[in-house]
Amino acid sequence: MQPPMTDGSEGMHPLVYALADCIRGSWIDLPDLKPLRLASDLEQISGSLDGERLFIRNELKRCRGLRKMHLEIARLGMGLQILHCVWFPDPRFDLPIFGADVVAGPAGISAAIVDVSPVCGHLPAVIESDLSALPRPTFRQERTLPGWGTIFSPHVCFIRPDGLDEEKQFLSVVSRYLESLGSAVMSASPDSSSHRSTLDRYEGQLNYCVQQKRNDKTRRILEKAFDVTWADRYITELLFDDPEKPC
Ligand code: BLA
Repeated sequence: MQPPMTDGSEGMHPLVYALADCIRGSWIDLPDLKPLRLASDLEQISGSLDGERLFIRNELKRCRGLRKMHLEIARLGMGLQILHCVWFPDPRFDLPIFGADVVAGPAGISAAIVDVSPVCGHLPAVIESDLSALPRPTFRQERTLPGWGTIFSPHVCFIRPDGLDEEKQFLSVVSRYLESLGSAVMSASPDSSSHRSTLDRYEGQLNYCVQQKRNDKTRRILEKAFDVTWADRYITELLFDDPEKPC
């Protein structure tokens, strides 16, 4: 089916399109799935830079166990297309953070990263055993994590996909990570808000956000496309907002 012409999806890189589809297909069956309110000026953002059209589309959901699931697809000038996705857990649940980021430029995809990241030193046992059992594809161009990347698990996959076969393999890694997290969400039950583990997971999530905010590449692109104040608000209120403190 042809994608509609008005949502910015025309001309989207096929991996970005396929990943967005995979992510939407993964949250659909989660328990008590609900849309999460988003400031109306942040839902669809369009503008132009040096004659190029800028476009950001944000989708936000929540469910039992996850306080916020965010999928963003952006085109930000210089032919850049970005897929950004983070699923933030409700700290009362023993669940990790899912994150994925794909950056496509005119020469193809330069960065594709996916991880299920722990918030208290290690992944929940069931997820650890799922991910350890997965065959780990070898990619021809593995990329080195930046200094702030200590938040990621040993299962992080950070590559520059080399060809269509590797793009498909990356998509399959994302899909399996989401499958494992999805079944953990289905069976998780909450601790109380004042439980020591809840507080530890809250602190862990704060640290994840602090570290992600150190990614200058994200900030620089947003500052260039919009402005410094807007970029700062976007990063702190939407991309990596702090979880509410459990009481
Ligand atoms: C890298 N992120 C990048 C790059 C750009 C962006 C332009 C450089 C690409 C490259 O090195 O080839 C830009 N990413 C954005 C923008 C948004 C975005 C503008 O999400 C949002 C509007 N980043 C995340 C998440 C992860 C992540 C959730 O947002 C991981 C789960 C990782 N992005 C990430 C990493 C790099 C990156 C590790 C490489 C940073 C580096 O090499 O210094």
